[in-house]
Amino acid sequence: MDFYQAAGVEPIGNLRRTHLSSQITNDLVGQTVVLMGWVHILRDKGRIKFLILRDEGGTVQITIPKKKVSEEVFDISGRLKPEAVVAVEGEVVEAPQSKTGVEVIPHSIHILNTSEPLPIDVVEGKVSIELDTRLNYRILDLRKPTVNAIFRIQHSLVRFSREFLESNGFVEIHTPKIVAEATEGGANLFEIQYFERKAFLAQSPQFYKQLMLLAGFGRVFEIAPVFRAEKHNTRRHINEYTSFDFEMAWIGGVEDVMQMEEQMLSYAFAKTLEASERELKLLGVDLKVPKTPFPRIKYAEVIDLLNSEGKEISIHDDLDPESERMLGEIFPEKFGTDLVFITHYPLELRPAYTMPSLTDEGMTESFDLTYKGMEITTGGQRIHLYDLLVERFKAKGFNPDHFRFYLDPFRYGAPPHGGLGLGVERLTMQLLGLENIREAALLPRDRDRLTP
Ligand code: AMO
Repeated sequence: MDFYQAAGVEPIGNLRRTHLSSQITNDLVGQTVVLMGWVHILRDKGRIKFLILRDEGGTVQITIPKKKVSEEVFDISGRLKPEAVVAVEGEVVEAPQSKTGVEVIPHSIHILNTSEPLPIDVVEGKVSIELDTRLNYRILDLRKPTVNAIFRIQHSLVRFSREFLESNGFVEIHTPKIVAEATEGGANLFEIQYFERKAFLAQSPQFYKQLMLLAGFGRVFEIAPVFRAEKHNTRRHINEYTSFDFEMAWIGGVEDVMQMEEQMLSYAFAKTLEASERELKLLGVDLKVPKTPFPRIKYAEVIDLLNSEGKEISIHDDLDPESERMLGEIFPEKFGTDLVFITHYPLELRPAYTMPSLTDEGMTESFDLTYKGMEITTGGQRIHLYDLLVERFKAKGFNPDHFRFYLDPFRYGAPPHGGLGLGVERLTMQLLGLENIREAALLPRDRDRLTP
């Protein structure tokens, strides 16, 4: 049985795509090209039909005038449905009235697959659809050029951050996501059944990235999913996110880590500006490359600033969403930039592995990076001294015996080190000004969502 025929479609056969829609420019006038993509928009004006074909590069206009094409082509074009998958072979001609100045007149149109009527629109701006509905049909939602663009920009950010680290001697590592203990405290830990035992999904590669410095790698990074059992649905929390972590040995202090991050981000922003120019334009984002150094401000000063603006907050409190929103306004005014390091957090607000401060009593050699008011990174210098590390674990109420796999290697010569964890979705969200972190996650996982 010919199942292609049964489905009313054709196989690609020997046909190969020659160009992306974005490559159809004036230089190609008079040439024959083969395009493949989806039927984005159809306009039937009777004796002339227009097909906007969408592919990875964007869209291109295919014009089908009855007078200029074969009867077969005109007939097929009349049978096309939105989101059908097609191959079009045709000639590039000048078209002063079209946006790009060119269009394609088809010699042949091949239907490679059909589409049923769509549950949500994939053409921009027709009707606004609730985020929840969009996420239910995420695969179709992602076809929208503006939605697709978010992840192309995210790709650039990650790609160039990685490129920066690689050229600075960092080694990419892959650590287990099924783990025996919490790294960041037990509050948002997912427990799983691991054969006869209980295990957990990793909240962070924290212990393992540190241990790899003890193993002699010098500088490491990992870009991988981590899991947080956040009980509440908020606009900036998801239950699985992509953590961009790096860790570096032989640091003199936390300042070395912050410098590495600010250089990495300004490199990644500059390169993304070039590589994702089309997508940034499509989203109307005017990306500014941040100047280094980013401003630094101590947590105690931030608390004073907030209190002077009428917020009642103590140095022993975490910043709540309202505080972050306020800082989103205060920082650009005060510093003229929206990427600001907050440093020297109190011991009680930081995990057990964080190096206490020698200069600021009761504080730590740690930092957060805030972007437009929101925390996008946490980092710090780590404790490399075994006795102090054990003491801090005890002070946090942990039994060191449960953490032997992590603590024991510190008895055999651990280099001074520090590092950070950057939330890829948060970075993307803030850079693009998205309202909800789910917009920056391909297939978000939250309290209510486990599919698609
Ligand atoms: P922390 O727990 O602060 O630090 O997480 C680091 C960064 O991860 C992002 N993030 C999240 N993004 C989306 N949804 C969530 N539920 C969520 N939780 C955190 C934020 C945050 O700044 N081990 C340390 C890092 C380190 O010191 O190296 C850690 O995990 O952008």
